[in-house]
Amino acid sequence: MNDKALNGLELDVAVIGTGVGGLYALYRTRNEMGLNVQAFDDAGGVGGTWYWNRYPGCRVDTESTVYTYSFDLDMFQNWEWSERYARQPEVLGYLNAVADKHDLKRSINFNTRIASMAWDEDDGRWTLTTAKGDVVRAKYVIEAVGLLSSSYAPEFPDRDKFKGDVLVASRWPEEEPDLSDKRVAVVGTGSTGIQIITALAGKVGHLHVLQRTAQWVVPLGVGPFPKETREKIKADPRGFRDWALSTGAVFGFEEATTSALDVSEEERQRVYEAAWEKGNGFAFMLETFSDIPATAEANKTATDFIKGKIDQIVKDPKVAAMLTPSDYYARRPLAADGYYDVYNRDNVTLHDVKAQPIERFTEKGLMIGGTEVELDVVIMATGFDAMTGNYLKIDTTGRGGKKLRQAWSDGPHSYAGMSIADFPNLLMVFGPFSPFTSQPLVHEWQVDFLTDMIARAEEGDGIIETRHEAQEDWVRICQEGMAGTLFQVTDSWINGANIPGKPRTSMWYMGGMGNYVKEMTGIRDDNYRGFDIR
Ligand code: N01
Repeated sequence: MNDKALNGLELDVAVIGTGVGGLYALYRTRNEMGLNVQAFDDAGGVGGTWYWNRYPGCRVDTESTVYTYSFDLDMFQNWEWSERYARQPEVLGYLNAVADKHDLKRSINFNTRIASMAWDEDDGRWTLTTAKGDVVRAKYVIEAVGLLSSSYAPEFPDRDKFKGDVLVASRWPEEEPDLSDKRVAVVGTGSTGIQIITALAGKVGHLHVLQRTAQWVVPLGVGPFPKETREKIKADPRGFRDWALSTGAVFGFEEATTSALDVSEEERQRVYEAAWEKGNGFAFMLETFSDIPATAEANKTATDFIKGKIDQIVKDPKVAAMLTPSDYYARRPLAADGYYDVYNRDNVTLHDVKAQPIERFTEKGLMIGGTEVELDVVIMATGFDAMTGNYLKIDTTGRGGKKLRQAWSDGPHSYAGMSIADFPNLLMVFGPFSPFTSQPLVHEWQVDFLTDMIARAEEGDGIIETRHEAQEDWVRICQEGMAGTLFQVTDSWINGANIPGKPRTSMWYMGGMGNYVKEMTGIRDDNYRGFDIR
């Protein structure tokens, strides 16, 4: 659809974002419910985070099995993932195949950023304005803007002096840059950084890793897609999907129920060693023992084990010490095969940029702790303004002129991660206070829930409101749940600590997906308790 046709459009539903959640929201509202729907994306194609993140080594670290929609049972059963953890081109190919099969792209305006939207009290419609100034009206808005999509890259002084290139991992160029034989620095050692570091170490001239905080990293266990899982899904796709949604974190395994402190030292080592051998970052934290993210004592048993591995693998004890974190294993767990081995290579240098900060760019590279490091390319793997960033980028005005920025000034507020009081008919896919889980199947579940609400509203005046008391109860439950975990006291994007000036707060429902499904089913069966649908 071209821009001319866009201006003045009247819609039933506007979908913002065409990643995993947005594509399914478009399918469900347009193809199944027969509503008049248009989706918008500032990217040039579908895929959301998988469109933008094309950096070297990018792949899922959730098993591909649960990185799949289930609404198209035929594709769920028969999609042949080549690897246990699909690489970015394969995930993007899959999302394009879904969009093409269901003819979704004809209802998407690409390269179109929604800059603002405002609720019109008089006729119960949202007015959306694009960055180019086109105006669209819609009865309902579904925001599927992504929890890890608002890219964050700090500016180091004197950028204009640097003669080399600065690349942001989450805005990687479509044409692959040639990095062979180059002197490359990677800033950041989160999930993105460790994937880039392991992918590039053997390919570039020299790799400088600029690490501010060391992180606990376990092997991922890259390999072919497991045959037995494929057979299980083929035999009973619905059963597999329902089972995955009944688990806590929806990673395709059952979380452990045994405390790390309730077994002998010998048994603990056996369990950790087996998990290390098998690979899978989330399983190392969640499938081994039940209380690693919950108590300092249990956490220490895991970090002692990983520390032992770092000391075994990394030959230079000074480098091993630099790679050993001093905080809990309670950030988003990291996994990459061969991560620590990288630091035995002659062409890799680890810098501690907490002790020796990055001061500024120079013509030839970066000034780090008073020493100039000569570079051809600097890669920023510095993360995202997670969870709230993309919502707050849209200037959103709700009932009575209330701004979303004002409503969320002390941190986000939402009901069930899907709606916000004073912002009628504005529904979120995986908004703040959603369950702490893997994504695609949970996005689908939420889209089904919120589109069922739209169907109910369509039987009446077409209004969905969220009650303040229900929202604040939900926020309180989430905050209490988070307060009981080590995630809350360990700085990371999970609690907002990674962005200077962002309120540090809980943003998650920590009760697990199985309980979330039960809770939300109860809410729906109780006439959508907490919502006012009329
Ligand atoms: O971001 P991060 P990410 N100077 O925030 C450092 C998902 N994801 O993009 O720790 C120097 O984890 C910062 O240092 P510190 C996944 O959910 C998934 O890596 O704040 N360094 C940190 O090392 C993941 O958790 C996959 O001290 C600076 C790094 O930058 C989430 O996205 C792949 C700095 C940021 O780490 C975010 O991961 C990739 C500064 N001024 C991402 N500012 C999969 O595998 C920040 N840093 C599916």
